[in-house]
Amino acid sequence: MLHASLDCRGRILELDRPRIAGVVNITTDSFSDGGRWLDRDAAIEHALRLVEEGADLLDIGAESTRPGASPVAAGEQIARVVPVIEAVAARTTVPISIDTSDVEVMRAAVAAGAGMLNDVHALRADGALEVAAELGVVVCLMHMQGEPRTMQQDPHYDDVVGEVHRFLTDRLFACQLAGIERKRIVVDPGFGFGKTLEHNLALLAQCARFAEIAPVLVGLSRKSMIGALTGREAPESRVAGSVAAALIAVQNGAAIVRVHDVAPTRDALAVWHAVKSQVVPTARRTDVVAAWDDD
Ligand code: HH2
Repeated sequence: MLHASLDCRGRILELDRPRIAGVVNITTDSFSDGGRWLDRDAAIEHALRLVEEGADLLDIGAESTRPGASPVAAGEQIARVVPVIEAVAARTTVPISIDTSDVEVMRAAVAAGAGMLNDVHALRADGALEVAAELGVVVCLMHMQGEPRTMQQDPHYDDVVGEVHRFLTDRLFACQLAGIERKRIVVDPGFGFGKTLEHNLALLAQCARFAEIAPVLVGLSRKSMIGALTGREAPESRVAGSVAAALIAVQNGAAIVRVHDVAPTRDALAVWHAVKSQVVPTARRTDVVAAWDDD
C-alpha cells in the first residue's frame, strides 16, 4: 500500500514511518515548559536542537491551552512566533506547524514559513476554514470538549471513542466543503482536552479507529494522564511514561507524535520501527534456536 505524505507548502513529511513533531512553546505559562523559550534566541536554539535530536516536524506556538492559562492576543502571538519561524525555516528543511486557533496568526505564520496549521479548535473560529483553504496548507483538526479554561471540570461522554470519531469526521467534511483537500488533513483525538483519565485511556487503546479517517497526530507528552499513571508530579519527570504512551499510540496506528522530549522518543521509535519492518524467515529463526542448542 502506498503511504501518505503531507505537503506542508513544499516541505514534505513522508508518513512511511511514525514521525515526531517537536514542541516549541514560546509562552510564559505552558504546563511543562512555560517561560523557558520565551526569549527569541532561546526558542530558535531550542527548535534547532529538536531537529538535531530527530524531530521531523516542529510545532511552534505562543499561547498555552492548559486549564486556566491566560489568552494571548493575536498581535503578541505574531510577535513571538514570526521571527522564530523565519529563522528556523531559513536554517532547517523540516516542515513547520503553527499551533494556534487565531486566523491572523495563521496567516502571519504561513507567510513566515509555516506549512501546517495545528488548531486545538479544529478550525471552528470564524473564517478559519476559509483561511486554511486559501493558504493551501496541511491542517491538524483536534477534538476538544468545552473550552480550555473549564474543559477539565466535568467532562462527560456516553461513548468517548464514538463521539470523538463523529466530531472529527464532521470537521473533516466541513474542511472538504470549504475546499481543503482530504490529503491535507490530519486528525487528533485531543488527549487531555475535556477528558478524564479513563477517557484518555480508551482513546489511546482505540487510536486505530481515528486512523480510518485521516493520518493521526497524538499529543500525550508529559500530560497529567502520564502523571496520574506514574505518580510523577513534575511534568519533566514524565519522560519515560510519555515515551511508552507514544509507542502505544504508534502501535495503534498514530502517524505523528507531538513531543517535548525528542531524543528518547526517537530512540524508542527506532527500535519499534526496526522490529516492525523486519521479515524474519522461518529458517533463520530455527538456526537461532539450533545455535542456542549447541552451546
Ligand atoms: N496539546 C497541547 C497543545 N497543542 N495540539 C495538538 N494537535 N494536540 C495536542 O495534544 C496538543 C496540542 C498541550 O501541550 P503543550 O503545548 O506542551 O502545553 P500548553 O498548551 O500548556 O502550551
